[in-house]
Amino acid sequence: MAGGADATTPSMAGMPGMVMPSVFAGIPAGRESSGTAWQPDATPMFGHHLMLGDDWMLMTHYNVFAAYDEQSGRRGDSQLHSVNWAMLMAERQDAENKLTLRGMFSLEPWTTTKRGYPLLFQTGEAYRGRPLIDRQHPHDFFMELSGTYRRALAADATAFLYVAPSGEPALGPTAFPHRASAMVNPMAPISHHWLDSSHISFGVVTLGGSTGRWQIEGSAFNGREPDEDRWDIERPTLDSYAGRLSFNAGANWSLQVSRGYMASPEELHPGESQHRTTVSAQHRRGFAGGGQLATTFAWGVNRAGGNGTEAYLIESAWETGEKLTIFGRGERVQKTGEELGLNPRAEKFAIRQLSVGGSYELTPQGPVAVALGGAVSYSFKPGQLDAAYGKRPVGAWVFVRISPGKKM
Ligand SMILES: [Cu+2]
Repeated sequence: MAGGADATTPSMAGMPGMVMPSVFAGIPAGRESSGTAWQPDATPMFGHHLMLGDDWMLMTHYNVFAAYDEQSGRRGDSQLHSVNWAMLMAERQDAENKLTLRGMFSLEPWTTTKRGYPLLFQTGEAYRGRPLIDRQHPHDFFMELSGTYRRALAADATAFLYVAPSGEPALGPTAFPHRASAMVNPMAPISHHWLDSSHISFGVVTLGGSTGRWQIEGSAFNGREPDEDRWDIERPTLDSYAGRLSFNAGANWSLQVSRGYMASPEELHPGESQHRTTVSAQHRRGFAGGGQLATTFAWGVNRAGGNGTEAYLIESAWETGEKLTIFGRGERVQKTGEELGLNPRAEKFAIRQLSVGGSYELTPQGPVAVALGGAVSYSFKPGQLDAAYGKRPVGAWVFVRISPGKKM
């Protein structure tokens, strides 16, 4: 880690021998997560760092799964694939100004195919003019291209501007690929399109301000979900808006409430617009031996044309120490017959999905962490869906995960 006690070294609070987090006008570096979202201050961020000249700190971060995934029943499928992303970040700051440039990339259009990977009850986005059902769509190659300028107004107050041809508006909790409670889990939440699916929006401008533990922000953004050409940067429009209030209570809690309007989010239903409201709490608890327990609680509702559907999520990742990680997630999501490709189309089906898994790190001392893991998911749904999904829909995963090592 070049730069030593440089003000931009990452947060590794509570780890003996590690550099304490830098703070810019009341904002600890560990608080900043995907887009302009906040996470608990004490969240450690493991990555590789390098100083470029005296002013620029470069950081890379990545999360790569290679997995075999099998989902039961006639709507299920199996696939060998890779869920992945890598981030490059460049940052410079002085006492009053901080500039952050971020590029995040995913090869999923290639490694999970443009049809995405099998995941029972997952819905959202489209492929070849048909909705993706029981599959998680691939993330776009340009997951994020953004610049954030933050200016200190007082000792603990800032104003900021975030501009992104591809990025995340002020809506929802930290996006699941980037939050500590989900990063060790290869499965996407089936509540993704109720909470954080706007994390790849082609065109985002966010203005906001922070004071102490509070942040308020507003975005204008492109409400249309990415199309099936996953390699391009789509034409930005700012036809939608969102606002979010975040509050970091102590070092271990991050709370947010947000609301957004998305103009014509779905390419297959261009006449429909949507309102989304989300509330979430992210918690992190560190343990003496270096382990941590990260948990997210979230609730979201989508409303379109007077009709609403809701989602609840709770998920945890427990890194027990150097090697063993255990994770789990429980969700309850209302999906319509239309979303699931079933009749009656207007009916709301309550789907519950529970998943548990674990991984074991093979290289605990290395600069790159390689872990072997497995997971299972169980879905519970109304009996009416037996014909489509079978009585007990299950999914099973085995995977290898590659991420930055915790010892650097
Ligand atoms: Cu996503």
